[in-house]
Amino acid sequence: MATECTLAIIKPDAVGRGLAGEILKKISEAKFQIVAIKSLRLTKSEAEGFYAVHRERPFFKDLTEFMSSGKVVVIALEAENAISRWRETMGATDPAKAAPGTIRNTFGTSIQNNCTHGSDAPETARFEIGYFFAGMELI
Ligand code: 3AN
Repeated sequence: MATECTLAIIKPDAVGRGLAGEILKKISEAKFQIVAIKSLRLTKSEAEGFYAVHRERPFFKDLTEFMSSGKVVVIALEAENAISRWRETMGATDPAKAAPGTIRNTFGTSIQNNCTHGSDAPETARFEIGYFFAGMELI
């Protein structure tokens, strides 16, 4: 099994509801190493750049407005199979369809307001980690 890095984001809905600590606890319980972490507020254009792959989707405008509506916590996570394991820990995109005990099922309130983000493939993880962290922050 390969050690991998993935990008997690605690989204504005979760930060705004005071859930960042609860979600960090789940990250720790699931045995991910936090390689780098920061709290910031994205501008609309920074959110558009991050989600550029979704720019043709009907939900793009609402999604980028939501992601720039308040502070987020961005985290580079390391673990064996971090990408798929973090997606399992989050649960499915729609909180109503996410497995019981997952972060999105426990805390998410809608498909958009689903509390967390996770990279979906190694190339995406490289792009997304590089979007937020400089090489020196990842040592
Ligand atoms: P995931 O985050 O589970 O990989 P993606 O990459 O398909 O899901 O979508 C990125 C984000 O866009 C989701 N986390 C969610 O916030 C939002 N989103 C996805 N599908 C919809 C939808 N049908 N309506 C509104 N927002 C959506």
